[in-house]
This record gives sequence, C-alpha cells and structure tokens, in this order.
Amino acid sequence: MLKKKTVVWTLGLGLMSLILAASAACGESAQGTDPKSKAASHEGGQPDVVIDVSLKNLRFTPNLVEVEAGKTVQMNVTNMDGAEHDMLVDGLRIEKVGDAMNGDHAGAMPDMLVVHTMANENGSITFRTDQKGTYQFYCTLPGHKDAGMVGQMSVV
Ligand SMILES: [Cu+2]
Repeated sequence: MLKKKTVVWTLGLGLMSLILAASAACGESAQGTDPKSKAASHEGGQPDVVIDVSLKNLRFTPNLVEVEAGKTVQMNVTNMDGAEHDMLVDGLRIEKVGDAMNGDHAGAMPDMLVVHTMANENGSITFRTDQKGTYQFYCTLPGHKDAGMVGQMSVV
C-alpha cells in the first residue's frame, strides 16, 4: 500500500517536471525568434536616396514624394517662408537612422515622419520604412493644412 502510493507520487512529479520543461522550451524559442533582436543596424550610414522638399508660400514643393520601401532616405526640408512650418506624414511609421540634424520631434514621436522648421530654417531626417502605401502629409501649424499645405507620399 505504502509502496504503491510512492510510485504514483513519483509519476506525478515526473509529469510535472516534463510540463515545466516543455513550457520553458517554448519560452526560449519565442525569445529566439524575436524580430527585434535580428534587426540590422546601419547607424550613421550614408543614405540611399536624398529628397529635398521646400516650403514656401504655404506650399510643399514637390507635393508628391515617392520613396522606396527598405531604402535609407534622407529628407531635407528647407523653409523659405518667414513663418514656422512642419511636415508630418500622416499614418506612416518609420525607423529613424542615425541622429536627425535639427528640427525633428524625435523625442516625442520616434517612429513618426515629422520634420519641424522655424522661419527660414532647415530641417532634416534620415529614415527607413517598410510600410508600402500612400500617405498624406501636411503642416500641423494652425490653419496651414486648410490653406493648402498638403501633399502625398507614396512608399513603393
Ligand atoms: Cu506651415
């Protein structure tokens, strides 16, 4: 009687440790396939493409911009107006590359494509994105979007 009980108890323990081992293995493999750990870093690398956008008289020039998915794009924004402007690409998520020179909102929105410029100043951002699609961009300063400060960015 006593012997039988011990056997059952041992079996139970064995089963429990098997289950524990299995769940531990699952946890390990989930961590191993984390895509973030495999992301290549090209900090400070040269851009594949440079795009210049100028801001003048409440307009973006050009107002149609196309970038290739996966490429490293440096976008320079030149503000020729005597007013503060920015350029926000609505809904697009990016990966910033290196340090933005000036004029971006890096701290607040690290994965958004936005460049801010004071009157007659320049801003720049270097980024990559894999989000193919068409996105509207505009100036977020009050009244500027309604005044026509809009454009379209295509990621192809
Ligand atoms: Cu503006």
